[in-house]
Amino acid sequence: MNRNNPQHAPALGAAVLLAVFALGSAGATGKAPTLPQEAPEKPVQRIRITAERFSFTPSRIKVKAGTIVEIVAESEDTSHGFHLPDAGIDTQIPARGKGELRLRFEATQPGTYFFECSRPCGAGHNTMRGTIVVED
Ligand SMILES: [Cu+2]
Repeated sequence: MNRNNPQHAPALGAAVLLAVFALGSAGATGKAPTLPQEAPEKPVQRIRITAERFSFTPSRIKVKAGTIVEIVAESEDTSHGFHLPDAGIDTQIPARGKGELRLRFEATQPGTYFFECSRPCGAGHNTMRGTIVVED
């Protein structure tokens, strides 16, 4: 179903889409699965997230459909996971002082998507989650 689109995969790390990754969304060509040059022109929304036992701040993130979402996440303590299943993302936010996580995905499909910490980080780990709301 999904394919990787090298144009969306800069050196930042994971780059996937919430729904259909390869073919752009509305406005792209009608059928041919070409990789349009338009990708870099899509607006980028940068979202900063702080992870700390046992929450993400903000934990509810709103983005616009049709944009590239760039997540920049830092931890205030230990390393945490960043798992966004609908985008096929499962990666780590480094421990405090060890840098930050940066990743991009394209938000194509309006909806509410949950993300969670995927790295056992303590007693409240299972409650460490948040949502990304993709608005039309
Ligand atoms: Cu955790």
